[in-house]
Amino acid sequence: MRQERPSLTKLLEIKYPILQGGMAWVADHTLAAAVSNAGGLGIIAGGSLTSEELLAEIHEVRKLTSNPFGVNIMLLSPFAEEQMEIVRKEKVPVVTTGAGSPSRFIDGLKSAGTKVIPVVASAGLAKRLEKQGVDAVIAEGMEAGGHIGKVTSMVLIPAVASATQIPVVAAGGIADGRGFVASLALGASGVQMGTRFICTSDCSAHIRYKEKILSSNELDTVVTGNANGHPVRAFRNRLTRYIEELEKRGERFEEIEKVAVGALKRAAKEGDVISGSLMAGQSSGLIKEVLSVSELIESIIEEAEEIIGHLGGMTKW
Ligand code: TUI
Repeated sequence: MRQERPSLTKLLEIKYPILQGGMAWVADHTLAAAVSNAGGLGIIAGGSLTSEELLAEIHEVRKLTSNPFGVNIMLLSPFAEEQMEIVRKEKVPVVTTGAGSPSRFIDGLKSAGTKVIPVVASAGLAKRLEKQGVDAVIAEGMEAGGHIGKVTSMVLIPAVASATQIPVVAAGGIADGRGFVASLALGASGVQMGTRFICTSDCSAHIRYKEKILSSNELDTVVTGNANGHPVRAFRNRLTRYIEELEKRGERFEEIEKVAVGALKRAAKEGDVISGSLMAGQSSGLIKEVLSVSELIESIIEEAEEIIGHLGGMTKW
């Protein structure tokens, strides 16, 4: 049975239930404003910023859009605590979190009127966070890029939907209208996409990063870090091969971490596709062109409406 949940678009005061992932070194105020202006929810990535830089990004996004926007706080960041204070003071409309449980921050954010939407990688965490008062959850499958969990979107999304009554945002592996409709079928109220938004003309990521996504297929990403409990999905290159070698030798997490530090910035900003960390999801294999953010969002909605119309006539088995 389908449960009735609060509407995601009403909750977030947006036109379309499409969120843009808070990708470190990629999701700046320009991309976030473009997504919010196109009717989705743009999100500034806190993960690559100091607290002062985050404050400046919040001020900049407000100059470019009067629509709601969000900030993603990476809970492993040394600045997570300070950044939570900033988003509270600034009354940022939505906060998403990643890479852990935001339990200790929920009450403070809610009392500032901020909507709290954590990324979860299990139904158990989703249920606990619902009890603690979060407004929605993002169920991110392991097809996603960057720091990931262990469960695929196909299983995680319905598992989280069954375990909760708040809106579920599907993420991981979604790049077009087909993934959007599939997510709704699995019980989600909307989607979050990361990799797809990198290949937009509004995204400041280096052109070689975008070209890598455009020329890749669904087999070109690999997951490193499984052994140390911090799995990360990125394009296979010299860096991931070196990390795999260190892992095979049983090198300590701290040693491997040293190799990875700075690698994401090198990829996103300098276009170092050889030894940079080109974090990207498996959906890279589905992305064939750079579009503007508004063209992308409109095309996903149009394709979704077409598919839903078509599916309506498919029940004559
Ligand atoms: O956070 C992400 N993706 C990211 S963060 C990032 S920055 C980075 N830089 C260098 C190395 C590593 C990361 C790049 N990509 N996605 C959200 C996400 N959260 N995916 C999975 C989770 C998650 C996992 C476990 C959320 C909660 C969780 O809970 C464990 C617990 O505490 O119960």
